Parts: sequence; C-alpha cells; structure tokens
Amino acid sequence: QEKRLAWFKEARFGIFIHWGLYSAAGGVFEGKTYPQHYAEWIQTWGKVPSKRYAEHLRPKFTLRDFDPKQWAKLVKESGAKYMILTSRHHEGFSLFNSRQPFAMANDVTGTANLSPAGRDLYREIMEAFQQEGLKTGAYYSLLDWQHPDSYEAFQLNPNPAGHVPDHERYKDYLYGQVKELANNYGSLDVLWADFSNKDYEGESWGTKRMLADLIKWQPNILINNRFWNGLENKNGDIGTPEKYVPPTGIAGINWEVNHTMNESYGYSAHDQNWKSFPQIMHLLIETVSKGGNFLLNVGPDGNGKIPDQAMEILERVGQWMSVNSES
Ligand code: FUL
Repeated sequence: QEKRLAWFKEARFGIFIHWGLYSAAGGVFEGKTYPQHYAEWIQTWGKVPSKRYAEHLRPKFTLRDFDPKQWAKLVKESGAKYMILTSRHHEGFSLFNSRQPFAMANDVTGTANLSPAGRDLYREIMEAFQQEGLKTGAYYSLLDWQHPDSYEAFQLNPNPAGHVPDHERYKDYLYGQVKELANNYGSLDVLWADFSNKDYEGESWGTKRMLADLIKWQPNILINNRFWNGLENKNGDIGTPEKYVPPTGIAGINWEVNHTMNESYGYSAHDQNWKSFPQIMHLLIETVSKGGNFLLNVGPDGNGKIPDQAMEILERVGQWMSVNSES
C-alpha cells in the first residue's frame, strides 16, 4: 500500500470534474429553478423519470465549447497532479462507451451512454490529461437512478410491467463497467466510488469479486473508501471527507478532502456563491497542513465550457503554486 500511495501523498492537490447530463440542466429543469446545492441531483430534486430527463437534456448537452486539451492544460497549470472524472454519476448515464447490456425492460432511454456516435468523451478527456502527465481516476457511482435492477430505480421510474428487480444483475452491471474502465482506457490510477449507506455497502455492491479483480487489472490503483458507509471510514486506501476539513486531520488513514468552488459539484447557472481565491487557498493549505490531499471540483456546463469563475480560480492557484511549491 505504501508504494502504491507514494505518488498520491506527494501530489497533495487534484482536480475533480463533474460532467454529465445534469450539467446541461445547470440547476434548471423545464423552466423550473432548483435551489438545492447539489445540482447533479436535479433529477431527484424534480422527481423526473429517466426518459423525460434524457429527452430534455440530451439536446442541451451540445459539446459546443468542449475542448479537453484546454481543460487538461488549465488543470496542469493550476499545479494539480491528478484529475478524477465522473465516468457515471447517480443519474446512470455513462460518459464512457459502455458495452454492458442495459437491461431495461421498458427501454426507458434507449442507451445509457452519453457520447455522440463515433466518439468516447471519457476517453478524449482521460487521454488529454494523461498527455499532460497527470494521473487520472474515475469517479464511479454505485447508485443508479435509471437501472431497473438498482436499489433506487423505481423511486423515479415506473416499474416496467412484469419486471422483477434482481440486484444480482445490477452487481454484474457494476462489475462489467468497472472492468471496462480498468481495461480499456490505459492506466486507471484511482477508482473513486460513490457511495454507500447503512443499508448498502461492501458486498452488497459485489466488492469481493470486483475489487479483487480490479487490483489484478490495475495493480497500482488506489480505491477510495466509499464502497463502505461513512466518509471517514478506514476501508479502502483513501478517506473522503466532503466539503469539510476534519479539524485535526484523520489519524491512521490517508485522506482527501473534496470541495467545491461554489456550492454545487455539477454545473449550476444560478449557484453564484463562489469562494474567493483566498478562501480556496485557505482550504487547500489547511487540508495539506493537516496531512490530507485537496480535490477541488470543477463543473463544466452542458456545452463543455468551464465557468469563467472556475478558470480564474485555477489560474490564480497556478500562479501561487509556481511561486510556492517545489515542483
Ligand atoms: C456525493 C454525491 O452524491 C455528490 O453528488 C457528489 O458527487 C459528491 C462528491 O459525492 O456523495
């Protein structure tokens, strides 16, 4: 573990990217603004069935300003050493071209992949970052609001007639997708799973088989602790406090604070509560001084544009890093 963790401990600073169909909503769905902080949860805030959600948002996910090389350059110049990208968030739509059979009895959305024909957006982004010499990891949601065999699907979608939910099938789906992420996209440096609760954790996601094989496929991979319940639990390689810095660090584990520049992880047009540059630096330095890593989130919009405020913060962090950090 020590050897696998060496780069991570040295890195100190990484960038999180939340990008999916929710980015095209930007906190507004069918004209209604959702004030809740986590805009990537808009499907749940609005109780929107997956079909309507996809029909409405796919056309708005335009890629008009999408330039992964520019993202990678910006992140590199910020002084960050790694990047974690949402391969699939709770909405259930994959940024990578998954070939996992999507057993939708009622064929709710046709496909759960997001890339236009002939492209793989996840690959384009990962390759751009790898070319800048950055480590790359995948955020991967254990929850799925769309898959008819997942725990949550029928909270938002009608149960297809005659369909008997089978969680074993969902476990196979998770396994199959993780296998694709680990085998089809070069080096996978981190698997950032998200999340468990007291009812679902560990083996209810099929961890025994999945994690044993994952380490065979990617012997140097780091796995966060969210296959298990609790942000500071001691399982996995990395504890993951969310939007807070533990006052006295976390003894006995490696940890990484993930934080936002405004309130939301996914892009939100109306979330204008941007932290100032000094506030961001304060969080970064406080975290690092207590022994943690700092994973700062960026939420590009549905056109693939990184908000101006986020770009400015990254540029200023980069200026600070070039004067104050060793490499
Ligand atoms: C949480 C998720 O529910 C949020 O949407 C976000 O991705 C955050 C980093 O993790 O658990």
